[in-house]
Amino acid sequence: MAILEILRYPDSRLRNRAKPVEQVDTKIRQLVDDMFETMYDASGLGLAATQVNSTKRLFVLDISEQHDDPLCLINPEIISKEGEEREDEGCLSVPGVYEPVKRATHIRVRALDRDGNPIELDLEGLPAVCVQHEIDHLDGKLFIDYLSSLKRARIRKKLEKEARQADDE
Ligand code: GNR
Ligand code: NI
Repeated sequence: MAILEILRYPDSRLRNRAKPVEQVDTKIRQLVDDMFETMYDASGLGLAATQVNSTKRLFVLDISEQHDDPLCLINPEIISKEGEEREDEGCLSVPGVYEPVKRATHIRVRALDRDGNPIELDLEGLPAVCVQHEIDHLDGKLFIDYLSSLKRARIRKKLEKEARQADDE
């Protein structure tokens, strides 16, 4: 197991589009396990492969307080969505920023699990929000893309400044 580096906005690699996983093999499961370790270490609710500079189309998620409800979705697809709600979101790749984003309230997702078996899930509430956030990552999209360009420019400046200060240390 290993803790992977999480890319931060405005890193252009966060704009990479993930490629479908052709076979769920040992190497993929190794990546999934490292991503779980990285997500728990960073206290995130989810982590997409794009965020750790992989172009595999997969993400991990665990919204439980006890970190005992891991979910890994490979080649996820939203097959239906319903409703609309605006809720605050945050992102490990955009640290310290919390802004409301409009998302579907109910979704049905189709994917492969960690063993490569097909699954379908009906989700609502926070899990539904997180799955939409993670699938966006796999398409090179960030939650701040839904904000005004002025807000996004301010966030970019703030994170660039923080990165420079971290470099100076
Ligand atoms: O840790 C996270 N919290 C969160 C809160 C509201 C909506 C989405 C998320 S996902 C985020 C972790 C992350 O960056 N996943 O890509
Ligand atoms: Ni994120």
